[in-house]
Amino acid sequence: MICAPIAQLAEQQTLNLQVQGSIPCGRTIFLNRRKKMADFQGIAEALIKGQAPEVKELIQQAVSENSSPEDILTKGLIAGMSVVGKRFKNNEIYVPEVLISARAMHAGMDILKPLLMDLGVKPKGVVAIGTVKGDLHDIGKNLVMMMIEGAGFNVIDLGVDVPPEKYVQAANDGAQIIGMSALLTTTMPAMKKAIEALNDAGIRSSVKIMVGGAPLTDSFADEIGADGYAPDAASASELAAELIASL
Ligand code: B12
Repeated sequence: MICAPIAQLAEQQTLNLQVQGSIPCGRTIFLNRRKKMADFQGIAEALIKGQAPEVKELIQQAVSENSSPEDILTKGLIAGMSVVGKRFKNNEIYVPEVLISARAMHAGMDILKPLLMDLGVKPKGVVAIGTVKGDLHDIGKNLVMMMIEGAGFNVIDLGVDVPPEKYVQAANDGAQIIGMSALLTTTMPAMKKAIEALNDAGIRSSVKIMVGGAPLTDSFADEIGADGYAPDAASASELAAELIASL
């Protein structure tokens, strides 16, 4: 006599079983209990497509299945965001798509942040970014922020039209990397002034400085004494990882 098909039993116990068959009554069987796998790839794919509600739902599901928030962050959100960064760098997608993916990432982070904090998971580093004094362009800066956040850093937005003192304050408050953005040739010199202010405050050597913005070049970054320049958001997150490793 057949008591229950194995597939049905597996479903009742939320097990992932490859086997098929039936259990004869009165027989004890030992099922290979395997925990239901969280859909990290699904989270990454939903993020790449910019589907914020799906990202939230899949993360909530993964959390309820006891996946570690760190795994959800690295194997889901960060994995997805790194694909977005690469596609943006290769001109396969453009600013609007990146912004939509970033929104999905933020939706996911809203769920994960408190859990990560409870676990005491440390971010890769603290990065404070602002557009320099006199400059109001922030689209590029925001993209850089999102990509760096997506790479696992704690990112502080200093806003636009940022005076040198504010960068100094951010460094005093614990930022390990200071990021500066400038889109106008007329505001590029403000980066040098901010670096001088960090020097004058005696904290230049305790932070790394990265700069970016359409009119900038590597040689300009060298000239003003920055530690690095990146031409786009994906390279900026790679640069942040390099700089933090060199601190
Ligand atoms: C959008 C825009 C505006 C918007 C800004 C809105 C906003 N919230 O940002 C508004 C209308 C406000 C504006 C105003 C002005 N603008 Co404007 N603007 C632009 C425009 C069209 C796009 C800039 C942009 O967002 N690009 C898209 C982003 C994704 O690229 P991105 O900023 O370069 O950022 C990427 C990289 O550079 C890098 N990056 C950026 N920041 C950082 C930081 C770090 C740390 C790192 C590592 C990397 C990094 O990564 C980013 C992502 O990949 C450009 C023209 C252009 N096509 O670039 C003109 C442009 C920048 N503007 C220009 C000018 C002249 C002005 C005004 C002076 C116009 C005026 N007469 O009023 C004002 C200045 C206002 C001010 N004080 O800042 C000129 C600058 C010329 C020059 N060489 O100096 C440009 C080039 C237009 C032109 N061809 O003349 N502008």
